Amino acid sequence: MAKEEGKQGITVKKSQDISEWYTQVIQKAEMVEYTGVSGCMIFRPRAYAIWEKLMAFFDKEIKKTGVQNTYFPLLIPENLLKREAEHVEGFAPEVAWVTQGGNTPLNERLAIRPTSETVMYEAFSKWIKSHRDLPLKINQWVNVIRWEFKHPVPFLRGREFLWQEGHTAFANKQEAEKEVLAILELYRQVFEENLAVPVIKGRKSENEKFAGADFSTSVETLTPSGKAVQAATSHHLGQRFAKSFNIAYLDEKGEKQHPYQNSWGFSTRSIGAMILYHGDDKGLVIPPKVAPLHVVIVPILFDDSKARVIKKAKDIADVLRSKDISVYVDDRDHYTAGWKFNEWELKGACIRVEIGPKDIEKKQAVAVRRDIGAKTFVPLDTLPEYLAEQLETMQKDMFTKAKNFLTENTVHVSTWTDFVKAIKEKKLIYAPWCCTAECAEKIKEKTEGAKCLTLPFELEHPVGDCVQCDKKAAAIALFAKSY
Ligand code: 87F
Repeated sequence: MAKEEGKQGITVKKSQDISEWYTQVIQKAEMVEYTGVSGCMIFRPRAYAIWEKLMAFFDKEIKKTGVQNTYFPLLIPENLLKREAEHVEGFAPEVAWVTQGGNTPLNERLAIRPTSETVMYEAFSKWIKSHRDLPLKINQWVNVIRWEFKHPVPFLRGREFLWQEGHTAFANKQEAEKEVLAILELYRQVFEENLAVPVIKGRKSENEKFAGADFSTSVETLTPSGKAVQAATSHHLGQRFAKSFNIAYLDEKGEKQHPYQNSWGFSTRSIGAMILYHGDDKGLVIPPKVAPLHVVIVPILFDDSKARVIKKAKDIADVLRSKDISVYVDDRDHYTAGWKFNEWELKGACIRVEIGPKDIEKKQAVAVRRDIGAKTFVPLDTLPEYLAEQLETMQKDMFTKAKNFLTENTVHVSTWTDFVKAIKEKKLIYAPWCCTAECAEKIKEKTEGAKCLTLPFELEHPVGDCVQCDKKAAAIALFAKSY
């Protein structure tokens, strides 16, 4: 009969120990499996399905703007990786290398791609010859490796992850800058409209920007663990890479010019932020737009009516599928209905539909939304419309709840005392800041790790002095500890 109930569920409350809760939820809900290599994990089908939904959304949007997908090699020769020295300098400790083929040492070490600027821009220098070759808009959906030394956290901080990296080149600087923000807006949509995770858009401070960029923009969020995550970044690279990789073209007048470039990316880290935001003591809660399963139908089985009830459940499922609602009829008879309820709550099916012989007599079913848990009796003839509508409402409600969490955990401070207090309380902090590297270092030291996440666009105009030192504030900055 049913498996032991105790082993099935999560044994710790999210509010008690969120990191233990997270570790249990991702394994018990079959999102990930660990491997022998620390920081490299298996994305099981339930997790990969979410990534597929995000890919489908973003891929469609970027293709509307003329971006094409490509594939560049995984291995990058050392001399190429180091061509634009400044951009790899800070990252060098995180590069993983291939040094042997079989037993033969290689003449030149090969980096396993940590990002693909170098290998792509070498090719761009062959492809961009005339102003007619611009704009060039390339993207790839690939894995990358960064040899992190901090403790890995599945999805949020790993050595291997999946991402998209977009790389574009324009004749016109304004056009390039416009794209940086257009892509940032798509990232907001990935997070807010698909994952129901609220984000804050901004521009990175000088010492937090990508070293290869003229300026970097990002979307950031604070997760319920009290740690912030950089959700995605979009950079304007100016002409720096074009100059070091000899990317040049002849303009209409026949004069040699360097294009303006951008690069932008978001990764499977997004899944981690979504899990942390929405999950509860029973397990995963997944917003319908990215959920691997919208509706699970659990037929209530008795020997004498079993066949009839399963048949009815399958008929309902067919109608739902025709309306683009993903559905699974859980007619496994070696589990009790109660066990199945727990399992689907753990795995985050959006809505559970229960139907038994008595319900069929009354021409109704029971529907239970995963995020609010309330039971509703629904007439069978309006069930498909009801479920479709509930999935939409659920998506909106989940975002509203997440946004309220973010608002409630955001503070505006102007004194150092309030800043320290807010960091202890794991808040997201807006504070006037001088934006200097020395001050960033001081803040990190004094708070054991807090940093400026971004300079939010909505609040670019500071007043008064820096929250930490006695210099004039240059911006209102967003601070928190982060992953
Ligand atoms: C690690 C090792 C070597 C980040 C690294 O943000 C190089 C790098 O260049 C590196 N870690 N970066 C910055 C990546 C910049 C940029 N690349 C394209 C993005 C978005 C996608």
